[in-house]
Amino acid sequence: MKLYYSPTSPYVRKVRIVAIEKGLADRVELVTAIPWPDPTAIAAVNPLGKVPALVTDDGVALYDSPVICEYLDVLVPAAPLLPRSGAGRWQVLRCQALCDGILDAAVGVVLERRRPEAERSATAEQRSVEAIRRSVAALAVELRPPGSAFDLGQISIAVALGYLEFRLGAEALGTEQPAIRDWWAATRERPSLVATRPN
Ligand SMILES: N[C@@H](CCC(=O)N[C@@H](CS)C(=O)NCC(=O)O)C(=O)O
Repeated sequence: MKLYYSPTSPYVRKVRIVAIEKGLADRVELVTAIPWPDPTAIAAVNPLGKVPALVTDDGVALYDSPVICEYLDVLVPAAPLLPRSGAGRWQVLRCQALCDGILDAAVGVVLERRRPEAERSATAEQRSVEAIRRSVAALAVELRPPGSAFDLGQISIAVALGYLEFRLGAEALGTEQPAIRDWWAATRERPSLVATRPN
């Protein structure tokens, strides 16, 4: 399998963590396809021009990250990271959607701040920051005690917290609340997280 990736993309990181947790890392070849400023390379695989995209051993292109994560999870049926049915499935999918939404808002803030001064929108940035604050507060009910199964929901939380720390670390976004701070302190050194840490 080929994973089209950029080293700092949090969505790519989620996929790589899933591959490691499922024992598939050796079967995933990383192909660098940085979408900024020119998406031509990645657009040949994903018309949206975004990473991650996965090309399976059968030559099928898959995107986006939730689809790729589920594909990898099903490829190795033991110890599912996403329950195949039941209430647990919807809880994990909701948690992933919440965390991917935090990423979407945080990436939006980062891109907004990179624009030339005259093109920036303080309103758009503020709206994204508020969405991040509300969503981080909502993480409190999604956290499972450290040591519980590290399912796709918990993986998504780790990726979201890691990205906020990486890009917006000094800002008060709610990640300093004790439940989140303690969970992150107990989780951040997990080998799959260390192996995929952005730098
Ligand atoms: N919903 C997508 C989001 C992917 C995404 O936004 N990737 C960013 C990199 S962090 C990208 O490739 N952006 C290029 C662009 O928007 O042109 C997923 O979960 O895979």
